[in-house]
Amino acid sequence: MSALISPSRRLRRTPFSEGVEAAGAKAYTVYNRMLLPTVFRSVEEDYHHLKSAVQIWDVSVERQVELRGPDAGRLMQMLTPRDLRGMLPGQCYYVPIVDETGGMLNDPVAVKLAEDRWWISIADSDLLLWVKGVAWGLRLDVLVDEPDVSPLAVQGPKAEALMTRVFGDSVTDLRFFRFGWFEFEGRSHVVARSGYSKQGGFEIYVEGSDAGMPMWNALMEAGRDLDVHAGCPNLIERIEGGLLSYGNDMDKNNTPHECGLGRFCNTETAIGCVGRDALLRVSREGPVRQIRPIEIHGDAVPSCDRPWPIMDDGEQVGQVTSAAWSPDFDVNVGIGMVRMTHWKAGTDLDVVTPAGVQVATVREVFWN
Ligand code: THG
Repeated sequence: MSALISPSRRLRRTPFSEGVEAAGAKAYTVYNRMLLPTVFRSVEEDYHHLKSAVQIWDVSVERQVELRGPDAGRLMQMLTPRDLRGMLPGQCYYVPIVDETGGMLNDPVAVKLAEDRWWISIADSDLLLWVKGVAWGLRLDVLVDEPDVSPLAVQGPKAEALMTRVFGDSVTDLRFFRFGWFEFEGRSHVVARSGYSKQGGFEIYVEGSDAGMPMWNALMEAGRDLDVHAGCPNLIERIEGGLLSYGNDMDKNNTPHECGLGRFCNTETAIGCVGRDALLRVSREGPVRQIRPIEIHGDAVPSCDRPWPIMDDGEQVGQVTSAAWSPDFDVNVGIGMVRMTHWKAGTDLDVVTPAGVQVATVREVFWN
């Protein structure tokens, strides 16, 4: 499948779409009913450029679910098994969100703006509906909605150099997963040291759609001599780095522990969290399958648009959910869910790709 996308009102444009189009986006995916570019020059060229220069990414699809009011903190803790008691305003936390069975509903970044004001920067599922349902069902004193806030990511080794030109030297003081407010053309925006790559960088939570193109243009102009280019989350780089993609690598049938997100769960102390009883059980016993880095030998694999069975001796023991050829590691990098009987590093398995069966090896760690 590679055809055109028909534009319509249901498929939302973003405050930066004009810039993305002018920069020559070649392909898009749909994420939270919004356009997300996936390719500018080619996935491989974008990859090399991301690892050597700096890119501006329209990640408006990371929609914000805002919680505002006296019960905002209580509601936030109900949504996640990660203990939020030590979290301070100015911090961001990667948080698994689970349903009553402990199944993953989303894996967003929580942004604590104030004790009574949070943003949940969501991955690709309709989290707003779940959060509104929980808040209404319990008659919580909190407003839940989607504000006019659109993240713009600045990613790559030269991100710091570019950001200081637009926001001043104090952006370099930001530590990983911390944010501050920074002025641009008379308005203040949240800027965090974060982003969906392992190359370092920032995310600007641009407030007000009208500020979108001015911000985009200012970054592009300020970075001309840094070889700044429009970019987007890169499939190869994010697999190498082990960054998970909700809907691809996991969904509501997986617990956070199966996703390797057990380190972001404190189920014992996350009192009041939905799914706590279910998760207490699995956190004690441990998962029976888990996400693993999978190195797939042989020719470059096609794109993984459906799970590829992982076989051993004619028996299915898992599935590959993301894969791509890595130019830097000269091998196919992959993410898969593997049964515990076969998840030990060094285990050789067969992956059934549309191009045929390819031998693969379970790795200890991702490619970073
Ligand atoms: N930034 C923001 N919102 C987002 C994403 C983002 N929403 C959608 C999607 N990405 C959510 N998923 C992730 C997945 C991984 C990370 C962030 C969001 C991530 N992980 C780091 C890692 O695994 O190395 C660090 C996690 C940590 O140590 O706390 O950054 O990218 N705003």
